[in-house]
Amino acid sequence: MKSKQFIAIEDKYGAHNYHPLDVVITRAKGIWVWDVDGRKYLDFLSAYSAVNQGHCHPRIIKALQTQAKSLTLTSRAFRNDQWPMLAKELCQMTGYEMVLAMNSGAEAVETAVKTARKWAYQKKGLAQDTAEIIACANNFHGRTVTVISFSTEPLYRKDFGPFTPGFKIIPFNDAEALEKAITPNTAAFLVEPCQAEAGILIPTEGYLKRAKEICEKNKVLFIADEIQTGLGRTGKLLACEHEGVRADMIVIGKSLGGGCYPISAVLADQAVLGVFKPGEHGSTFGGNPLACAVAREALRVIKDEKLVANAAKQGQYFLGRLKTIKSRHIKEVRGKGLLIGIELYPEAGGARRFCEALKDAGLLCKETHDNVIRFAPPLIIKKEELDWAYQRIAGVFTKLET
Ligand code: IF1
Repeated sequence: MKSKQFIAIEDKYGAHNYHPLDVVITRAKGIWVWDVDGRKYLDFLSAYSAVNQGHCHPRIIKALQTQAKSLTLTSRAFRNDQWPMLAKELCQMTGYEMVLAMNSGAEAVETAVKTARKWAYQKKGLAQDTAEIIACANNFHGRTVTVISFSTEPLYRKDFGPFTPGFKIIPFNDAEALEKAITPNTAAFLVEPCQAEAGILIPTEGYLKRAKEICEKNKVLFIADEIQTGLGRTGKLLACEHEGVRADMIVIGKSLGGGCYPISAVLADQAVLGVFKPGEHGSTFGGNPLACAVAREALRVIKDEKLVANAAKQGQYFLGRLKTIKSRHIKEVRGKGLLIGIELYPEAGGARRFCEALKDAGLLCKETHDNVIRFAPPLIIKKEELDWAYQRIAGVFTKLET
């Protein structure tokens, strides 16, 4: 079957909750993907940073296959021999004392919210049902009802109410606003170290550090959503490290599963994650041995292949190259590590048509909102491959200049 036929079937039977580019991928290896018509593309999105280690990484696939043959699921009614090892390795790698595993990013964010609330009642002494959590305007933390309750994007909220109360919104990158918004009932401040969905917004140097200090002073938990920025994407293992900040709680997901199995996690110290007692929270698949075996190998690949350092080095190089593109359509090129955005002027006719043209040139990336082209290649990418991508990008800007 050809692309057109798959697209017709998907459009007929699949719910229309996405507007994908019309490329039907059937196979992938490393940074490359192939469509059903035999065309080859460079993946410049990495499934929104979930494929940081590259597609079908041989070591991760091997770990998946080996584990799948011996044990996939026990539920947490019983113990298994993979979860303890992942828990230990994750804690050692990130420097936190405890970890709680879930499946999707949104579930892990929900877990962080539940943890912060429980902590506020048990450790901060708040009266039941009074805890407040502060989040930032234009955040993206997932799609569940509670998580969209503190989204500010009408598209993600319309017709989905009623919403979960207990959230307050402040502008991103504004420490004063955080200080003003904190009340005696504030349990936590939840923030993405770089706002990806909002358009790859990198906060001013010092913002995260200042925000952390304000939280500490007021006994408020600082929660970093590192689901997209974490595990090397921005050139540090955790993006908070750019400012020397150690969050009280971090949320990770996406590439923790090496691009082949969903797993997410919340990490914190005993004083915070220790609030849970048996039965208070969980998930059938959370911490399952298949996910854990995959995640263990996914983490080892990040370490062994020095992907964090590569993201920092190649990101800096590529950002510099992108900044040399002369186009009347480009308002700003910005990024950290290999999380990069090109913001276009509204007159450019939208980022979507640039992504369509890039696809035709063999480069897959995705717009975010109307005017930002988002680049997030796998962290295994090399200089020559970035040069190849640069040629395509520069070519598209020349082509669409008029
Ligand atoms: C979609 C965006 C990216 C995330 C952060 C939590 C989650 C995500 C910082 C939830 C997920 C994804 C989900 C995907 C599109 C995508 C996305 F454009 F919507 F914003 F990556 F930039 N925190 N991001 O980025 O994790 O539950 O999906 O595992 O929802 O269409 P999830």
